[in-house]
Amino acid sequence: MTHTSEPASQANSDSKGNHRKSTAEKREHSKGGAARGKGVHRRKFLGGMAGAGIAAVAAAGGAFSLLNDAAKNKASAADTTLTIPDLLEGTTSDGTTTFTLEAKTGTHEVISGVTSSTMGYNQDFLGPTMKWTNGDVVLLNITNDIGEDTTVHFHGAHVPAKMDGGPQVAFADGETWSPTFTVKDPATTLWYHPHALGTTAKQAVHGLAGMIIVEDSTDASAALPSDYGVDDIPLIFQSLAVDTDGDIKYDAAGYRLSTTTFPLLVNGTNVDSTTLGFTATKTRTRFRALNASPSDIIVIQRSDGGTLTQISTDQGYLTEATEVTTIRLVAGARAEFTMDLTADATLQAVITTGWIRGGSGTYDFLAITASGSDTPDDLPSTLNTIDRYDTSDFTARTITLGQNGATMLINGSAGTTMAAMAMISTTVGSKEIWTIQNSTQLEHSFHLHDVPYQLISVNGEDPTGVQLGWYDTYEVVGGGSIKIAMEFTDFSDDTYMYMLHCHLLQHEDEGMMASLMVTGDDTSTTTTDTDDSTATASASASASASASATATDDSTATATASASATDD
Ligand SMILES: [Cu+2]
Repeated sequence: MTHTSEPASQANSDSKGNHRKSTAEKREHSKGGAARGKGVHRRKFLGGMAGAGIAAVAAAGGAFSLLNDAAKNKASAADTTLTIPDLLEGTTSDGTTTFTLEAKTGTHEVISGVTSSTMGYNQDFLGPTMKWTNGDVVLLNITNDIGEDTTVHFHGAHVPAKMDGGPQVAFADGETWSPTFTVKDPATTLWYHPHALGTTAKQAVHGLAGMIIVEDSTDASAALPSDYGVDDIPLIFQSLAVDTDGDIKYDAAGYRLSTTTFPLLVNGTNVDSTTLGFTATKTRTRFRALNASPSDIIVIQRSDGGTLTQISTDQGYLTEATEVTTIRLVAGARAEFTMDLTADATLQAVITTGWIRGGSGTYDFLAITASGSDTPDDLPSTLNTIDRYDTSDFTARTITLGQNGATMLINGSAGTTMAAMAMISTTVGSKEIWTIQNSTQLEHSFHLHDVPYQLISVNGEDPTGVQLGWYDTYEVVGGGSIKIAMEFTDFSDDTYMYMLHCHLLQHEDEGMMASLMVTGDDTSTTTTDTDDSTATASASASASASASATATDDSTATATASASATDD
């Protein structure tokens, strides 16, 4: 039994007594992977909190407090307000909206009272939320100040391969990368994070991750809550690994250390010992949940066993709002849901270890106070039209997820270098059905870049309910398989590749990644985009070709053939 019956109001005030668990006890649970059912472990660092009351006071801030110094302090408070990541304002000129990001290093309290060395975009830890609008042209100027190569991948975005932020477009410390493209995605929740070879887990767990909200002009979007930070609320979950000195771990040796514990953070705040508070000033509130953990699985549910109204999967609206009691997110996945809050409610996250060790247990992470007095209209009966693929004439492939010891494989190859990884070649316009076969007994999370996919079967069963939505990241259990179908639209390139990989970031870094080359048909072999943004992209890329030569290493030799990084 995973529900606790603690009501929201009590969760808020009862911060001192119950559920106190020592670090050692927690570690024991993690080892056994069985802390679920033991109730809520929320009181892990009471000692640290007592000493840190100091910091808590200053940080009382409102919903729009920054995710930097204030959040650092707030993490130490017994009960504190949910931090809303800053909204990054773009500047629009000549039809292009420009966003400026700097990947930088900093410090943050991942466990209460202990300072960790971290990374963030424009701040110490995590990054601001970007809003993109379908049909707009965006330009991102992203500067690398983390002291090593990085990339920025727009997870879930349908963009040209050379704008996708894959390993080929790694750029060096001190360089600025300036991708530009037309936003072709429908209203959905995407995110951005690093994707360089071998360093994705390390950089992401240190804090390089942020949310992207795509808006569109559909009736469904108009009918849904969209006031960021008021009734449209991001929830970025990170089940991390950290030792008692605050050193954030990402590899097997670090995860196995006896001093490593597995805290859960929501929007950058540790919720091991803290239930965050949120006051809903509107009756209907929309939540956008992102599992930004490297490997652990997160299930979101109400503490009272009631339902959530799921409206979106990874890649946009479901055909209709769907009542669910749980939302399961593997590493990298997103979902949106609404709640009509006529009474206080508490949200829980149930964490299951995804890798060799990891988090586990049930956390009361958000106590929602219902204070709205409005009466929202019924949700639209239809949110989206999803034409299910008839796959009878689709091209079939099998993608095998394998392992050789600690080396992870796709179709027998370890994708630790561009040269070594398996490459899937297709052409723009192709319609394909892939069987993702998990030949290991490990948990995997299958992510495809470029285009969304439909689930055709899951472990031999027909998809139902929310499985009928659009996905870019889906669970493949040990020994299991999924069949997915997709159509490669719009973009082709004969130099830059998309990626397909396990989104357990350690598996990705250990080789469970292949490339996807989408080339043109006979008449087109270069990147095709249908509007003026292509010209901008090509121009800025070639203008900086010489600058990019130092931004890549041997494993990304093809990237230097044309420009990916700029240092203007
Ligand atoms: Cu995996």
